[in-house]
Amino acid sequence: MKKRVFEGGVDYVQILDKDGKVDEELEPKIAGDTLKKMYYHMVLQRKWDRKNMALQRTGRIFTYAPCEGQEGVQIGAMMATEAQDWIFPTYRESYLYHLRGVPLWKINLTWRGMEDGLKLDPKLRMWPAAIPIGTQLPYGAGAGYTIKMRGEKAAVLVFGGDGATSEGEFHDALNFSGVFETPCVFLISNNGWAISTPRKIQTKAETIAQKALAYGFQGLQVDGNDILAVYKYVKEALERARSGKGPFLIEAITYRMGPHTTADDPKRYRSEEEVAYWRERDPIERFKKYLYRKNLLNEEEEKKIEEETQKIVEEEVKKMEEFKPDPKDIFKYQYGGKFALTKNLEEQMKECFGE
Ligand SMILES: Cc1ncc(C[n+]2csc(CCOP(=O)(O)OP(=O)(O)O)c2C)c(N)n1
Ligand SMILES: [Mg+2]
Repeated sequence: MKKRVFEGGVDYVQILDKDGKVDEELEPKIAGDTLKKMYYHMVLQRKWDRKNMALQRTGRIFTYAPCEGQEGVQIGAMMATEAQDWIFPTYRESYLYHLRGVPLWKINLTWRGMEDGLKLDPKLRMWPAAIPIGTQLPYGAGAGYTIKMRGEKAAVLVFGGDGATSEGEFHDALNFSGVFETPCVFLISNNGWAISTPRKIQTKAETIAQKALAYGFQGLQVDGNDILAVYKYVKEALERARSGKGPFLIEAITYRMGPHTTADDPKRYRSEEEVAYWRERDPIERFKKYLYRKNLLNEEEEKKIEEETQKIVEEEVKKMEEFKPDPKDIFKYQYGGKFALTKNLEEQMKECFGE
């Protein structure tokens, strides 16, 4: 006897194509104000991101992980969440704290090497951006399990990169979430690269989304540079999760236009043609065309947003530079908990600052 015991498949969705043309059958109904807010944040994020690159080059912040090119997936996903949902970002999603009210100057303190940037109000329900690859995935799964045990009506949005899917943590988190039906949405931003390691040697699987099937739940691939698709399907997945239907995996196909971090030179491993291909698929440009067509944006408003966001960025940099941290922080945060100040560190601190 022979019979098929498992059938599975993965869909790919694009609603807004690279020229800003919309698939009307799939187009989500989103209020004009929300659409405008998406655009505003993408523009501000890009300006802030480019400014941060310049700040690093001139020694005013330390290492920075740029997000240019990934604004569609980041803003789209974050705007699809509700205040009660928990968010687990990575270093590349640092702008997203601003969507829950953290000022840009404060986010930048972290990039400036200051502990104060990490002092986040727990009410925000946002975890500090994970730097060790993949660690946020099981934390997110655990948070989902807690929500479930407490009977709360909330979901968890966990970010990750294509490279993170090679870590054991990815598989631990998915298996745990599948078995315990946690209310988690795993959003993998597949930007084709994990520093200089291309996606094709990360996994032999055709898609990352299909990995969810092995853990007993569904995966979907979306065009990550299409904010409408990201917003629509992340929102649906979060709603499913909140209503007790378990986890979901979304693989968003995107691209980072800049280097991995300011410590990287991408010219050494990727071609100019590849970058040009993605430049044509910019998430902001296509969305702008969509807004023009819907009469939600015109030249005058576009210019106003450009000027306003530029001004905000300049002001926030000023505030960041005016902030004076406690120099003792260098010692205080070397270790955590009861080990925070070891005997040696305490002695060194006294030597520097006196009693
Ligand atoms: C556990 C661990 N291993 C290695 C690194 C070094 N590292 C930093 S970023 C990165 C690549 C991650 O790629 P991906 O998950 O695709 O995210 P992306 O940077 O493309 O957003 C690596 C290997 C790290 N930070 N943590
Ligand atoms: Mg990557």
